Amino acid sequence: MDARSSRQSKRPRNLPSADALIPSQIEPVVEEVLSSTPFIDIHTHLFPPAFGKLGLWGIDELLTYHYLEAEFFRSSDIRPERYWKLSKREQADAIWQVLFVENTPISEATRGIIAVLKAFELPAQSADLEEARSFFKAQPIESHSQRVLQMAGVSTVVMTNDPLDPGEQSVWMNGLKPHPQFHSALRLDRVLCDWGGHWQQLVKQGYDVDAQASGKTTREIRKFLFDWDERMHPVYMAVSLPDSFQFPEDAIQSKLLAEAVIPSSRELDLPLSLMIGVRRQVNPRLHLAGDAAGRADLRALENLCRMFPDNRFLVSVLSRENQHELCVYARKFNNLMPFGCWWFLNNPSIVEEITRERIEMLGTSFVPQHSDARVLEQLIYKWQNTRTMLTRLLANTYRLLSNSGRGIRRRDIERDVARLFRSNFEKWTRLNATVSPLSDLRQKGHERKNR
Ligand code: RAT
Ligand code: ZN
Repeated sequence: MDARSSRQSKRPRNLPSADALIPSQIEPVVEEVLSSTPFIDIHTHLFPPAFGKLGLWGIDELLTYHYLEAEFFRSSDIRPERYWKLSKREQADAIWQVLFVENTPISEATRGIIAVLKAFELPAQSADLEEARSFFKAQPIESHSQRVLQMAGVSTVVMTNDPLDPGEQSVWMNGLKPHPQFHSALRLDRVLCDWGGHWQQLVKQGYDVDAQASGKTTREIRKFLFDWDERMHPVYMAVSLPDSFQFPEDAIQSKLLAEAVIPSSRELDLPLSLMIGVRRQVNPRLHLAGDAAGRADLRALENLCRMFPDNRFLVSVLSRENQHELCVYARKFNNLMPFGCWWFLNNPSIVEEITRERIEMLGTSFVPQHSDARVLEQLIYKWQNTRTMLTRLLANTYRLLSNSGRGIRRRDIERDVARLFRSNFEKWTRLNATVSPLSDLRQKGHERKNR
């Protein structure tokens, strides 16, 4: 066969397959698949109803979200000290008045409130919050939380559970029935970032530890982690770390990581989530709204991934400047899973930039987003925004691929979306064994859409 006829005989194989989408179908199909695939929200601060008052929901909690408080202090003359003395209801009224009545709610966090009000068909322009308040007051929390998850297109959320948090401790110690949709994450900030302030709490829980983390301390912390693993059944261990984080270094944090947390997470087969780059309390007057972001030295992460190849690290970095390096490291270490556009990055312009870069450098081997929701109904607008952004971004990616010569089929899109928003995480965690098959969940997603 000469070169020409061999080229000719290959040509049909290069034609798009019969079920390939035509260019104008790509975006609507991407939108449909994103909307009918139930996502796993891998990091939130939400709680199921059994946690009582720890679970935040409703209009007053939505308005006093710390993202909005930070914006409020920019547009109001109220001093923080006076604001903190107000009741929750008065704080919410003040924020509504300043950010929604006297100003147009165009920021990401304020727009989110409008989207939630619209989702429940509540007025978005009224002078006060009475109608919204009476709506939320009338909702029984069990069915309301089911409904919100359904509206947000989320099948599963991961909580943030600190075993040294006094409010949470009693709930866990009293024996808690696991919730099928709320999974726990064992958060270790108090242990790893402020050992000096918290080691005595471990002593109170019966562990033989000391202030210098000497003697039996690391062995006892491993015991503490195993005990809490049994109590919580977490899907991962987690810590948020400052921009100054270094590893290894001659410090208690490094010792606890290397000798207690990392070996335990390996033995328990749990990933360790590292959220790097927070600068806590640069303005303490603003309380939770007083934290900032800083660029970190990701060589610490490089060292962790290389020194502990049998550990899995879920990683989010808070500084925009660190995003590119994070992708590069993920290409070097397959025990590193980048996830989410965290906190100050969760704005459409930055999410788009970061997610496009991740797709270009990592294909579908990352987790694009988590909500970080603190108030239940935030799930609605945060996931709505993610789906809107991803529709554009993925459709464009598939158009590029299609122009390069590979037809795109609906089942390719379904596989990719499932990998990004479910199976990358499921495969790394115990969720693998506990969730229903995707086909069942997708069917429920279709039902949600068509309702
Ligand atoms: O996004 C937030 O609400 C932050 O306050 C933090 O909670 C951060 O996400 C964290 O988990 O430390
Ligand atoms: Zn968080």
